[in-house]
Amino acid sequence: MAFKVIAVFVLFLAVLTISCNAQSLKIGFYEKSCPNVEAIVKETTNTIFSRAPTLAAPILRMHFHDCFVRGCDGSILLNATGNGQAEKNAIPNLSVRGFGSIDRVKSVVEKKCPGVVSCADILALAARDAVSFLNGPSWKVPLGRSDGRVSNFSEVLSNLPPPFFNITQLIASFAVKGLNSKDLVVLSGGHTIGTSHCTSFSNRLYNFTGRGQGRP
Ligand code: HEM
Ligand SMILES: *[C@@H]1O[C@H](CO)[C@@H](O)[C@H](O)[C@H]1NC(C)=O
Ligand SMILES: *[C@@H]1O[C@H](CO)[C@@H](O)[C@H](O)[C@H]1NC(C)=O
Ligand SMILES: *[C@@H]1O[C@H](CO)[C@@H](O)[C@H](O)[C@H]1NC(C)=O
Ligand SMILES: *[C@@H]1O[C@H](CO)[C@@H](O)[C@H](O)[C@H]1NC(C)=O
Ligand SMILES: CC(=O)N[C@H]1CO[C@H](CO)[C@@H](O)[C@@H]1O
Repeated sequence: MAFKVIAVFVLFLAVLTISCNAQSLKIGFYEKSCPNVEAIVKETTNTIFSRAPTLAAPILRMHFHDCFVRGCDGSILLNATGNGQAEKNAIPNLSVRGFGSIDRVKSVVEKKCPGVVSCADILALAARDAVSFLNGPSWKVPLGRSDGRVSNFSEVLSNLPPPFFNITQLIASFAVKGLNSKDLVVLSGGHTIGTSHCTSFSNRLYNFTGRGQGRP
């Protein structure tokens, strides 16, 4: 069951990837400029995940959080400058882990192909490799994303759906990103892996009445 869900979910992750980018992406975008990028990302992430398997799920989640705020532009990776607060400092990012892993993959890629591959593409590849590392399926990742330069703390809460949203609110939140209710169901299969804190769901778990409501 879990695998059926995740297999379909993978198809839609590709849709998510495409829908959040205005520029056209393509498979093999770095064929000439950095032909080994996919192998480098896979090898480096596999080394990281072999030592720290619990980092795989947070990397998938990081990709989702990146894509829902300003598109899949790597802006979640940016640090705050001056007294500004970056995306990663917002509440939903408190439990996002793995920033160091993406930095590490990027530095390995930089050694081979300096200034060629975007951080946003590296994150998209790492998320795919994280799922397949955990014996989930794999999928082709169209590449060619540009990195964003803006990371705005206050855009996170208005773009990322919180855990207490009901189904109507979740559908609306995905619709804003060009994703339909089937995409919502399928992408929720991402939760096949990883951990969550009890506060995010205990209310629904213990108070759930089965009458279609998000909360009592
Ligand atoms: C539909 C709206 C979504 C909501 C409301 C939501 C909410 C959450 C929450 C509350 C957590 C637990 C965070 C924590 O307690 O540390 C979580 C974890 C996670 N989410 Fe989502 N999520 C959504 C969609 C997605 C999507 C589309 C993906 C990827 C395809 C995804 C991937 C993950 C993963 C992999 C984890 C586990 C992270 C870890 O182990 O650290 N989520 N999500
Ligand atoms: C953000 O800050 C951390 C901690 O100081 C650092 O390790 C990391 O490289 C920085 N990331 C970026 C993208 O500047
Ligand atoms: C950040 O986003 C908020 C809300 O959309 C906006 O009011 C604010 O001007 C933005 N800040 C910067 C520095 O872009
Ligand atoms: C269930 O709902 C009741 C009444 O709203 C609340 O007091 C209680 O804390 C909830 N239980 C959980 C586990 O959230
Ligand atoms: C979902 O929440 C919104 C906002 O609180 C509310 O107006 C709506 O009736 C709720 N829908 C369902 C199906 O619970
Ligand atoms: C990984 C990371 O940057 N986490 C930050 C999230 O935001 C809080 C403040 O709201 C910071 O203390 C964390 O360092």
